[in-house]
Amino acid sequence: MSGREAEAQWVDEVSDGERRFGVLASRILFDAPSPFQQVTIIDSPALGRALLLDRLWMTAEKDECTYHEMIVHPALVTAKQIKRVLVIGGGDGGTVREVLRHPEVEHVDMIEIDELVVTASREYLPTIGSAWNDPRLHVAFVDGAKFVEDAAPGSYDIVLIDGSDPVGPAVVLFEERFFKACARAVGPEGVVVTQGGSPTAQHEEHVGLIRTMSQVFSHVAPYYGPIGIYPGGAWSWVWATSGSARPDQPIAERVTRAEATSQYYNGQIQRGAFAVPNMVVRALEAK
Ligand code: SPD
Repeated sequence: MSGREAEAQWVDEVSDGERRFGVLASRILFDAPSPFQQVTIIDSPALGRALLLDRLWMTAEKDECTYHEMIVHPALVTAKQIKRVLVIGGGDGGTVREVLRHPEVEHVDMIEIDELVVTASREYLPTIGSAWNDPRLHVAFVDGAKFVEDAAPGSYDIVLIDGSDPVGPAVVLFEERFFKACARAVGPEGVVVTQGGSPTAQHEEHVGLIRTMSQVFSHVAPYYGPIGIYPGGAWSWVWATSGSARPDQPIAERVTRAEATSQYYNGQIQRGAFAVPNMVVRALEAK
């Protein structure tokens, strides 16, 4: 892609060399390399403004609510305490926006490795990142995996991992060593949620992630929702704890409050989203 005022053109994620997931873009608003990846923001009739990193879809104005509500609320309605939250990645600002809707949250650290993602998103995607000025939010541009390793044990109630796909700088965010560090950072009653890939288009990575997290946490629960712009359309997150919280025991008052502003999430979604497809159940049962 080149030229900020380019004429309408198809912009595709070519995720595995064999499939394309694309939209017709009316304009390329931003397209520049950072030290980590190519950062691109387009405008399009179908998605509105949308962010790609290394030509992989990250978020889009008309499609972002499901992803951001689902990576946040299942953890925040189930953990015993939600005062201190760590978000790894999430440079478009959508995840912290949803976290900050919960009034019990007192402090959010957002650790994004790539400052250009935040700079470009703040300029071109203000409707997604609408909470940048919340005084509870603290943003730092450092390596998220290293930050978690160095975090004091039990210093957070929740860790949310809003990384990219398991390629490039995000690969470490799928490794056992990283989840062990997350488990230390949240302490015994904390909850960790990560984006878990497509159960269909990225089946092996998805199953591998659940297996890896199950080595670290005593209770691991994948959950699912539709994200039209991601490969396969069916997407997942993985909820994990070694404490007593459970996805089917949400705190009703928090669910009701999240429902008041959400476009996708509600109490029935909280119940239904944790139903695991048979193809995943069977793969996890197989040795
Ligand atoms: N296939 C894309 C997975 C991306 C997950 N993170 C998206 C960032 C949205 N805040």
